[in-house]
Amino acid sequence: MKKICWLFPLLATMASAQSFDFEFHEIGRHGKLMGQTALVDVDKDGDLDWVYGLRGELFWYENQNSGPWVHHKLGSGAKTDVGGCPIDINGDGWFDFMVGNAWYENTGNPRQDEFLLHTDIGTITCHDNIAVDVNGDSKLDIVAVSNDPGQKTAYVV
Ligand SMILES: [Ca+2]
Ligand SMILES: [Ca+2]
Ligand SMILES: [Ca+2]
Ligand SMILES: [Ca+2]
Repeated sequence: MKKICWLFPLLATMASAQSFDFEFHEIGRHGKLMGQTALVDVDKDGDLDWVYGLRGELFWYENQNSGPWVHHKLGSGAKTDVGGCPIDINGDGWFDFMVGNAWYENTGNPRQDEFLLHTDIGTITCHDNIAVDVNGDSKLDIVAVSNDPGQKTAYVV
């Protein structure tokens, strides 16, 4: 089992530029081949939670700040284990999660309910996604990059 952890560099040490000291904090343990990672506020309580994928299944760890991180199933069924990207696709104020060429819809009750999977959404077959406002309309777009021959970098709004 691999550990999921975060490291917190001590700013005072960084200022000296001599060496870096890190504090180790374990988030949880999981199997091999983790991907689709993101820090995002899944449950909209003001702190960052940890999302990861594992062979077609998605999970998230709920940040409890002073307590242990709580493990939740986010969803399953997308035929990819790459291209993880948090974005509020339907504009309801809750972060959804893009994976490859599908997306999981946050129901607004993520601690109890798995996200709803949407497939066949018209994007390219992609390996990586990133959310950024390409066309300057103040709404995030998805930039998708494929490693399949003949596919081009594209973005969807
Ligand atoms: Ca949170
Ligand atoms: Ca929290
Ligand atoms: Ca949403
Ligand atoms: Ca945009």
